[in-house]
Amino acid sequence: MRLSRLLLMFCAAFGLASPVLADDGYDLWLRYRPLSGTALAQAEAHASAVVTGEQPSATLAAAVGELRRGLGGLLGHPIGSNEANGAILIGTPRSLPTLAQLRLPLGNLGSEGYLIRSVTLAGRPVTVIAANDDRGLLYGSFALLRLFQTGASLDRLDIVSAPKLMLRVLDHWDNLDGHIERGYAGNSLWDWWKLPNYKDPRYTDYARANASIGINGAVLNNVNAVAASLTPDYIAKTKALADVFRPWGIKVYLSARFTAPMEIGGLKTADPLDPAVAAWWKAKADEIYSAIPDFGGFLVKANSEGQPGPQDYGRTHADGANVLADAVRPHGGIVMYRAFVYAAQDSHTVDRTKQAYESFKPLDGKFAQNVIVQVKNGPLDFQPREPVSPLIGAMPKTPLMLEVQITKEYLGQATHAAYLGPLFEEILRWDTFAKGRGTTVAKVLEGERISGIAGVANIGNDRDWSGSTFNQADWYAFGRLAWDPEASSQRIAEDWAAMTFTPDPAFVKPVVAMMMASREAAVNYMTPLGLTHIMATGHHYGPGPWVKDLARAEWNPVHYHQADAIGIGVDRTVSGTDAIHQYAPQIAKQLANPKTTPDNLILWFHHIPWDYRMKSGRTLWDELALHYQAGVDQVVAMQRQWQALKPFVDQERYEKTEAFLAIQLHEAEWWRDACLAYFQTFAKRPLPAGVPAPAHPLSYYEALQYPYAPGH
Ligand code: BDP
Repeated sequence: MRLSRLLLMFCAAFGLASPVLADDGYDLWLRYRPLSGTALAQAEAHASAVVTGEQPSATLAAAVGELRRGLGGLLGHPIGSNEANGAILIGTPRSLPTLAQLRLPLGNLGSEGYLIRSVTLAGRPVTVIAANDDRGLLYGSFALLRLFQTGASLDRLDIVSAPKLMLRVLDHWDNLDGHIERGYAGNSLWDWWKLPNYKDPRYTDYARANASIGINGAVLNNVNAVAASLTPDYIAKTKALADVFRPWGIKVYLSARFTAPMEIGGLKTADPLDPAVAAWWKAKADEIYSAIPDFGGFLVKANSEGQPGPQDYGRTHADGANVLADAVRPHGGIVMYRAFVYAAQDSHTVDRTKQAYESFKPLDGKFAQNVIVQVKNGPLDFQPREPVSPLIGAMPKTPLMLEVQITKEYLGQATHAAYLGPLFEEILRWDTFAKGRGTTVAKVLEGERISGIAGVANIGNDRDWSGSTFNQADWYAFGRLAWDPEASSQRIAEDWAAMTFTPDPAFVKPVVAMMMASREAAVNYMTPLGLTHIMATGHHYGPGPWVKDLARAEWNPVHYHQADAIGIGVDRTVSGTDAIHQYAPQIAKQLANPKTTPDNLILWFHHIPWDYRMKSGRTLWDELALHYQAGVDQVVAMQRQWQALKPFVDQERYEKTEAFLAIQLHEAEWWRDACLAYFQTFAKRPLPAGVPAPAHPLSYYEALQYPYAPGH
């Protein structure tokens, strides 16, 4: 028996905390480990008791339970429930009449916002969490706990916060057999087989974690959907999950397969304009809502990558969305209809990055009131860096919802540290000029009639949920930015690091610096300067810029870099595909000229000669090679930064991250060497000083095969 196992048994027998498995990551940012020193003294003074009204709702009970659990952990003892100096009072003016006398300004908080304020009640200093609805109290409780966890000052609190987006949703690409498409953290959390009779306690922890960051919706199944999800058996299973999630403010949604009326309904067609099809969807919606009265609605991927859809019947995407929307509308449901579409056959004339815009823009105004069109952040497909999709801001009569990928299909999957907060922030702050300067993506989203953001979840049944400790930060940042799309990803990382490890500034500052640089490192060693879609085929693990034999031109990496003897990159100006004119004139003008195009997107929009002088004064070839090298150097720097943080981190999470950084370095070198070996066959120029020759000949990299890479 290993020593660690013996020690564990010893600790368990004597009721001691384990020194060995100090932290396996299960508790995420909700660790609530005991505070010490001044942080503890401050917390003691502000958490003598948690007081609420009689007969709390399930949601308020969840909020109070979480406060007790969190404060009990942080203070190291149970929390009282009587009004006293330093108590926390939580309620709506209705449920806790003492609050009514304070005349708190709750008017603009809606049903999810909250107010946290230090006040004096009957001569006692107390902290109040108030809201119009218990969901606001839930979010306020987590917000107050965050202040305790991060060691913020608890005096003179006066915080008012309400979400800027209505739908803050995780999309789970989970199949009914437990496999997750593009999942790198184990299998699905949903044990469909044992549901509805067995409800894994983990479902509650999932809901707690989401509630703590304001996520209020979960699409349970893959967008590449099967019709079985809509059968009575699976509706019962979905209901079981909905019941667990409800107290935590989370609605469930399902991805709907467009041909379900045929596959499980016995109809001869799924034509959205056929009355029998419409009646089938209505009856199906009624059946779902009778089991789940607050069912959120449907997510739809139609006529995209082989999925069936309205175009199979000569109908439009609006027809397809509206038949589902009509079915859920009487129940208050919505349809999230994805704009991730490109031609079913290879299109030699239309750049794939232009197709979503061309398909959807003409349909503006044709969608039912309860449809929201869900647009991927970039015009291509969740690449390490893309410009923003030109569709965002271009459909003034249709609510648009942003879709980002939290799971790192294209950013190093489970093992690479590449904090996505800056990627999300870069998108949200992009100026669309839709209503003049300053119409950022965040502003476009916030201005919609139905507003929302969806993130493709990175959650599986791995003990640490996200496959790595640092991938947890991406889930966290997504939730916080969904609540406030104008928040700073750096500030969010600071909170996450303080809660996930320790609030000690000697730890938080350097670890956040490491996180903030990490996504750019991945861009550098994978797809610098606006390169894109040059990963290996299928599993998307590792480089494959040489791939050119796939059935459709637009699936091939060579199509996306177009390297030749002259240069590299895709001309998307008027002399090329003219994709730039899908953007507002101010943006199109800037992108028309390589001199005014940002370096980090230059090869996305232009075919640039190898000897072109970049803004740095270096040639493009040298600049490209040095970016690949910089990416590798940044990973080496992250390794050093992490080593210096060892004293602050428990052994288990330290070692896991250390091992993952070693994998990341190895793979960064692989990306650099494989890409430069390949591009050099066109550039025919020597590598600049500081960039080593590739470790192997190009043929070695081309021959690598990974048939069992996960997530495929
Ligand atoms: C691509 C993924 C694929 C998804 C597709 C989508 O590789 O697995 O089905 O996006 O978003 O990035 O539908």
